Amino acid sequence: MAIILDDISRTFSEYLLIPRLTRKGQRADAVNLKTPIAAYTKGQVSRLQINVPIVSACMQAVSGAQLSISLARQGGLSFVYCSQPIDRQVEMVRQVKAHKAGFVQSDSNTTESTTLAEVSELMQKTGHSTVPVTENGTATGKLLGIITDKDFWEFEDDLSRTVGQHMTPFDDVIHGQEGISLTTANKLLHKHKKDCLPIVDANDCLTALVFKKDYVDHRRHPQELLDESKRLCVGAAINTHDYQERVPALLEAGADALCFDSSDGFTDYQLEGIRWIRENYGSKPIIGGGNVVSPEGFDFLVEEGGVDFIKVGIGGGSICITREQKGIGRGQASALLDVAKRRDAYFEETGRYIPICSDGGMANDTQIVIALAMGADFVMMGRYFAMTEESPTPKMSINGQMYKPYWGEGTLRAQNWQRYDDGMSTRKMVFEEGVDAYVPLVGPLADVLDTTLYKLRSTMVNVGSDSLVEYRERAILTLVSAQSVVEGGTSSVFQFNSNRELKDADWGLEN
Ligand code: MZP
Repeated sequence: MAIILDDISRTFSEYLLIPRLTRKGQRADAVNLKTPIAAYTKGQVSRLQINVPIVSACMQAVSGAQLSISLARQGGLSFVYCSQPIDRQVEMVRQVKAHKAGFVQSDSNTTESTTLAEVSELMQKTGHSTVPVTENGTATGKLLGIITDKDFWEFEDDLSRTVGQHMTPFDDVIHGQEGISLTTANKLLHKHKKDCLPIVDANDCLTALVFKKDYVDHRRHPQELLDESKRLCVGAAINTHDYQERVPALLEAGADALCFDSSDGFTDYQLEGIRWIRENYGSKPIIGGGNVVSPEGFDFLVEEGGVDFIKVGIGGGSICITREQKGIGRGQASALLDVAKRRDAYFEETGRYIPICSDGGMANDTQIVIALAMGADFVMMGRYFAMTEESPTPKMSINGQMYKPYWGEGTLRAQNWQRYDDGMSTRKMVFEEGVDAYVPLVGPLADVLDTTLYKLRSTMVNVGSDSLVEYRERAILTLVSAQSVVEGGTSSVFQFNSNRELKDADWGLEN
């Protein structure tokens, strides 16, 4: 006979946090939200920590290049979806890695003999106003000079003249020598009041460019998640079918973390995939496994496979109908609590800490706060990001409201059969496990995330914690009755319709 678990499958909205002592001096803006992505041994630091505990889902309607850039700039990490050809996914990863770096390879280059008309067209096409002039016109050729949009006037100068006649020649170009630090490069930019600093090697060949705007950008985004070369970090999803081709290409493109994208990761297929990566690339690549909803699934992927992090959640996603279609899954709170308990015990037993990610089903900011209190090191969300300006889908007006399409990876539209395949390589979907829907447009990612994180920090202070580890350790949760959920809303007050038009009087402007 089947085993019946004692507990009821519970969700986040059934719990509330009990406040603990807030110590003098604890402030929401001083809370540290850094959290590990990669497994680590007691006393060591994880080889990848994200600055805010939020990652975006491996989904077509969510993690494209633009969203990945925006999220990394806020300190989080995206997992670019794998339900697309390898070269397209690689291109997205490359775009994120190239987005902003201390030292960037020059994308737009020209030669001395190029005409002003041609270089003007290049500037318009690329949006780059500074173009290095090299002997062979490549990004690594001998640097002969620099031409900018200030060196000629499109409507005044004779555009048949050559770049060589208008450029600043190499001898007059303020440049840096290969090997200088980014700080020194920025100091040179500052000292000479320049916007761009070319870096050359011992043979005067161009190796990189350093931009003032990147420095300014970095100062404005102190939480940015950067790799050792100051490039934005990005994750990439993989599947159990083509990892032998996909993984090498993604690692080559600079993906900082990989994550198996599977609705049920407690399989031999995923284990084989993890082992293949470890055998071929050793312990360096950061690999996420899952999804699982039980300690048994955790042990399987961690002990047998050696994954870095575990994703928890089956059937809770906002667009997911797996529980209805197949009768598998588990309430997200129960699954998370159970796996977190096993993670902690495993840490006690082995000294190895395996971060866990609560994936899907967070319907509001409160549930993110509860998931992190319950033991998640970070959360993965789809709907939340699909609603932002930066998600890869077009916005559209429906009945006067702006929406964006959002669809599950288990829909016919996504055609992500690898995520749901039973290992038999059927290469077709027999039934859907997700829905095709719309979500309201909420605005730029940075604005939305800022509010969410402020709420999280504020709750952490209520619980008397300065870090996520302390938060988990101090958190005391209580189950709520249906009646106390009602009590949690407003009661016996009259509220105006929040959609009404604001009048001058509302702002105190009348009279
Ligand atoms: P949510 O944040 O929209 O609630 O959930 C996003 C998560 O749902 C994803 O990270 C993934 O684990 C899961 N997902 C994606 N597609 C489907 C589906 O089509 C799905 N069923 O369940």
